[in-house]
Amino acid sequence: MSYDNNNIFAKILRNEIPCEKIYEDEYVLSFYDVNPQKKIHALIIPKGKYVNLDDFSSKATSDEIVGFIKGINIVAKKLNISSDIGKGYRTISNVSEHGGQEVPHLHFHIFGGEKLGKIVE
Ligand code: DGP
Repeated sequence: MSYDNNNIFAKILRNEIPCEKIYEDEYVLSFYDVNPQKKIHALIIPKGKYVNLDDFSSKATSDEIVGFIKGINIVAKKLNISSDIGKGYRTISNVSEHGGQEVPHLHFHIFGGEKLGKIVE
């Protein structure tokens, strides 16, 4: 599984392409999806070069994995949709061809701000 340094999220991480940033720390960057599918549609990506969830799970350090999972909660809190201060959300990650992944840098979608429908069609 080779990483394409020219994928769009790699360019966003290098500040070559702008994004509407929500949160950033040493492990993650979160920004709004350019093509929102729900009232709130955020993305969160690891800073490291991982193609998808399988690549990340098998190669990332424990610190990177913890930092990424904690990042989801931090972003949800910032968006006021976490289960403690808001009404919840859905996070999904599309993996490879059958998952419908378009951008080959691991990302989780974070949907919220409204009642969500079926998980899959
Ligand atoms: P996926 O199908 O899971 O790979 O979703 C990729 C998402 O990335 C899709 O919802 C649209 C979003 N996206 C693609 N290009 C850009 C971009 O340049 N900026 C932002 N903010 N989002 C993008």
